[in-house]
Order: sequence, then C-alpha cells, then structure tokens
Amino acid sequence: MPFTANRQFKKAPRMFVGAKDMHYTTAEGRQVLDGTAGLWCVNAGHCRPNIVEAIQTQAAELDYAPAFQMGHPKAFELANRLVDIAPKGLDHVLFTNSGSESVETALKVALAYHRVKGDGARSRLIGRERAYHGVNFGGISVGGIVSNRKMFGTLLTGVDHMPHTHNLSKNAFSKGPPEYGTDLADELERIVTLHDASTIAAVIVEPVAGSTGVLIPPMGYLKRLRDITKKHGILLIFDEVITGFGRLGTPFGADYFGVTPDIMITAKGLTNGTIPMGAVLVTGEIHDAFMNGPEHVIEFFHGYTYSGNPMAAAAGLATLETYKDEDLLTRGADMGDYFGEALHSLADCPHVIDIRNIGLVGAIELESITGSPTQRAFSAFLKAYDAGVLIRTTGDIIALSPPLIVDKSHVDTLVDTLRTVLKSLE
Ligand code: PXG
Repeated sequence: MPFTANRQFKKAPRMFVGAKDMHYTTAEGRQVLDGTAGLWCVNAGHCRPNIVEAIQTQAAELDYAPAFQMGHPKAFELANRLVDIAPKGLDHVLFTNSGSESVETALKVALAYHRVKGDGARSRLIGRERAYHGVNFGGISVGGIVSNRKMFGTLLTGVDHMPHTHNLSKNAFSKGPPEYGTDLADELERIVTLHDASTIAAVIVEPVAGSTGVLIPPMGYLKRLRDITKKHGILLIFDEVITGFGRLGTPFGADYFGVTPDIMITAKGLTNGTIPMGAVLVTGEIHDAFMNGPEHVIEFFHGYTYSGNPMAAAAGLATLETYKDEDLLTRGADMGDYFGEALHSLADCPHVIDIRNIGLVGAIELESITGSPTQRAFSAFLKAYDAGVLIRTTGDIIALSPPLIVDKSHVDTLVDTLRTVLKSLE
C-alpha cells in the first residue's frame, strides 16, 4: 500500500466502501466526515451526479483515443476551460495522469525551453527543503523530504534547495500568511550567486507546502521569488497540485498571492479525484519557443499513453462545470474565515504548539512524544477515525482540507471531534 504502515493496516484495516458529498461509508456501515477531501482532491465532494454521469456516458461513447498523433475534442475543450480559469498568460496545456507526472513534465519543459532558446547551459533546478513534488525521480530530487529521498541513490544532479519557511518560534498561531520570513526568499539570490544565473533553468515551489504539514509562505515571499527569478531569466514553477482549484479560496494559489509563475502544475482537483489526471500549464512564450523547425517533426519529445484520456477529460469538464455552477473556486474565501476561527479555538488543547490556516486548509501541530515522533498525531488520526472524522497527519502535524462544499455544521463537527480527540491524547 502507498505511504501506509502495511503491517499495522492489515491487522486492523480501515476500508471505505461508499461516499456521498461530505461523507464516506466504512465497511462496517459507519459514516465518516471527510476532513481531507480524500487526499486533497475531492474538492466538489463525493459522487457528484454530473461528474458520475459524464464518466458513465464517456465510457460508453469513446473509451480511448490514441494520444500520439491523434486527438479527441474533449481534451482540447478541457484545455480551453482550464486556460479560462487559470491566471492570465498561462494559456497552453499538457495533460498527464498525476501530480508526480505533472512535476516531471514541468521540469522537462523548463530544461527543454532553455535549450530550444539556445540557452542549454541552464540545466540546474532549484527546489526547497520540506517540499513535496511527488515521488518520481525529478520530483524527489527537487523535493525536500528526507525519507522520500534517502533510499534512492544520488537522484538528479545539478539540484539545489532553498530553505523552508516554517518558523514556529516567530510565527506560531498565525492566521493566514505569517509575518516573519519574507527575507528567506533572498536565499535564492545566494544560490544564484553560487552557481551563476546562466546555469539555472527553474525554481519550483508549492505556493503553500501541503503534505509536509501546511507551511504557509511569509507575506511577500512568493512575490520576491518572482522578482528574483524574473531578474535572472529563471523560470518560476508553481506546483499547485494541492493549492489549485479553489483550495485557498481563489481558483489557484497564484491568484491568492498575486504572483503568476511561468509554469503551473496541477492534478488532484482537476477531476475531483475521480479519474487520474494532471495538467501542466505554460505561457504562450514557452509554447511558442518550441514551435519551430519543419512542421512534420515532433516539437517536444514527451507524453503518456493516457495524456488527455477521454474518460479523464470528460471527468475534468464535468468537474470544472460543477466548480463554476456552485462557485466552489472562491467559496473557500468566506468559509475559510469560519473554518480558520473554529480551528484556532483549539489553541488551548493539550500538546498543541501551533495552529495555522489559509483558505480551506489548516494544520494543528502537536508536540512530539520524546523519542517517538509521529506517534501522537497518528494516534489522533486513529481516534478521529473511530469518532467519525477523517483527518491526515504528517509527522506530528494534523492537516485538514475538507471538500469545498463544507458548511458550518461540518466545520463544527470536525472541530468538536478534534477537541475531544486532542484532550484524550497521551
Ligand atoms: N505535488 C504536490 C504539491 C503534491 O501535494 C504531488 C505533487 C504528487 O501527486 P500524485 O498525484 O503523483 O500523488 C502531490 C501529492 C498528503 C498527500 O496527505 C499529499 C499528496 C499525495 C498524497 C497524500 O499530504 N500530494
């Protein structure tokens, strides 16, 4: 099983057999409130009729069309609908089947872009500590999670990392972006000075680091990264696998922070978690740089058997329509305020050393049990599940990211359950 304590799970399996809107049904027939939108992907809630129907209809109409040298209309339609909601300037799309593949695709686009422009010496990639960019080789190379990297050899060469921005001593219990740490963006200048800008292809960051525990960037930090990258001709890549599709109360993290990257990585919420799909959006300038040479020659040697798969495209179209019909891409702004306040009411619970929130994402950081990191939060996860609420934990951090259809009564249930759970922890 992926990222699971296999032996523990198999001794006491936790199985879901059904889902509807905000709830899962367990194999035992219990209802469990989804506090995590599956794995940050079911933004419109579960088994939404329009999405279900679109997938069923597509399965019967056109199951598969070759992705290479052939096409089908829904992939183009979905690309256009994505561009409609994306930050201005990101107007071309490459489809993938996951966040990890989107990351690899984005990194390859960045390297190839400089090369087709005659600037092939720009081959270095800059990531960040505590970043999660999926599990493939490029992603773990620019990523910054030690346990995801240390078993797998030397990874990509020519990669450097900026420091992460998490600082409990200065920023604990911040609401929204914390005040301290904007200057950490200047570490990029130091890295540029070390390697020389002419060797650096791209910088990749999550606008808000999700899976390492909701690390919210300091005010002005991303703007400064944008300024530095622009100044040095370095591409800025936003990995919006989690922050995309309304999670922060804006369509994308780029909108929330008012910073537009050159390349934007998405997945998860693109199809509401139903059919695996990711998308990488690039600027017209990047796209156009590849459009030279004889017309019968492939411009970019990359792609997957299932790129733009008809079932996934149909699911994506129905998902974006649902987001639009229900204003879900901006619903997190108002609901996020209620959610954030409710979450911060847990500040006086035992073991809590930080609570942070942005849009419909929140985290509760717990003090680790000495000599046994992760145990306290994992215990909270199991207790919450028994009490009918699904949360995620990473290290000793509880992460929350309910579907964007969440209402106040769900937030109340989530927070009340967590209060009881936190008070019962050793
Ligand atoms: N980038 C980011 C920012 C992600 O969060 C990926 C890439 C990889 O996506 P795929 O589709 O290849 O898994 C992710 C995935 C968690 C959790 O609970 C987070 C992810 C996946 C599973 C669990 O924090 N993020």
